[in-house]
Amino acid sequence: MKSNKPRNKTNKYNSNPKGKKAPSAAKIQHAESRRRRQNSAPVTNKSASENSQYIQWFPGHMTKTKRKIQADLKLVDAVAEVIDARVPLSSRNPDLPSMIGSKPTVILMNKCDLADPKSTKQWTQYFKERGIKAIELNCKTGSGINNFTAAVRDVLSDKIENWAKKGMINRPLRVMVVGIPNVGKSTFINRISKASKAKTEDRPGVTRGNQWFTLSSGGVTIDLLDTPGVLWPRFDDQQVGEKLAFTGAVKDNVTDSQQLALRLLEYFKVSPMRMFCERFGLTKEDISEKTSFELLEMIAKKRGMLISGGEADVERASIMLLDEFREAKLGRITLDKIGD
Ligand SMILES: Nc1nc2c(ncn2[C@@H]2O[C@H](COP(=O)(O)OP(=O)(O)OP(=O)(O)O)[C@@H](O)[C@H]2O)c(=O)[nH]1
Ligand SMILES: [Mg+2]
Repeated sequence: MKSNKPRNKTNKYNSNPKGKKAPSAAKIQHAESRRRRQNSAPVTNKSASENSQYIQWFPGHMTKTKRKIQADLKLVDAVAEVIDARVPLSSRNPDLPSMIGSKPTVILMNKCDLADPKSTKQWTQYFKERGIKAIELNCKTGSGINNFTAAVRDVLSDKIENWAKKGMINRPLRVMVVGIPNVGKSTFINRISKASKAKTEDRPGVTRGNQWFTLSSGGVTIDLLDTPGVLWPRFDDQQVGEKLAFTGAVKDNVTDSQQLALRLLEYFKVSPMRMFCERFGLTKEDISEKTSFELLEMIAKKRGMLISGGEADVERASIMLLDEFREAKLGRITLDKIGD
């Protein structure tokens, strides 16, 4: 089933505000079942480093996908590597260069609508300085999509010239679309081909096999090969794993949502964003003086998320916090900083 909708379009956790519609039974059930899937670690007031968890997600189908990508590489002229603008480095698979060799590559920095616009410009410049063709995209609206064909023609200019010499004019350009899970590969294909043929959903691991799509753009025919998202066997830097869990590239049920939310709060403690503070009625003093766990409790209480005895339902608040981060309701945040 196709679903392009962001998770929790309405705020199902905003249980208390006066006059607001109560969440439906189906939504509550969905939230409950998602909660049950989490590994239920005990709630404690741990220090920052104690909240970190070992994250790894490399199921068997990713090994198969890697092989399939390598096998199909001979069928394409170029590669479009889709990355997440909120994590432009962490969302680049370090195994990709060895998988695709010297195939001309264009980077599609997607989900720019969720990232900090200033950081996105800096990242575009970063890639440019390294001789890497990168374009900014928002596949929700289609912004930036018109630059794709020119970018592909640019990285293939030598090839196109050679084809022309051999009389091959208007030869279709074949491009393999690759990237980590849930970055919007299939959404990009649907958007550029003005069709909804590729299955998309707001969870990682939706596309399961390589599939071709053909489109015409500015008199150029492009064959796009959609591929399943691939991660790598081990995150050497666990912060990378965490960032990919925050953005939804790692399956939720392999992480502990409370620990993840506490780690996310640590980012906000370092850079307290105005939108985040306002959303939960937190002051700068709260952010600097409280522990992440205390902040999570405050957030839960502000949203009326309580368990019996009036205690904060931190587990529920954790899931809500992660969802709201993913929808940029806490601000447009880029987690990878140049120079980190
Ligand atoms: N906000 C925002 N959401 C996007 C954008 N592009 C895609 N999405 C959403 O991201 C989610 C994942 O999109 P998919 O196209 O299924 O991602 P994928 O990379 O094909 O994922 P896998 O097939 O699982 O590897 C969907 O909910 C999309 O609607 C974008 O530019 N901005
Ligand atoms: Mg897909």
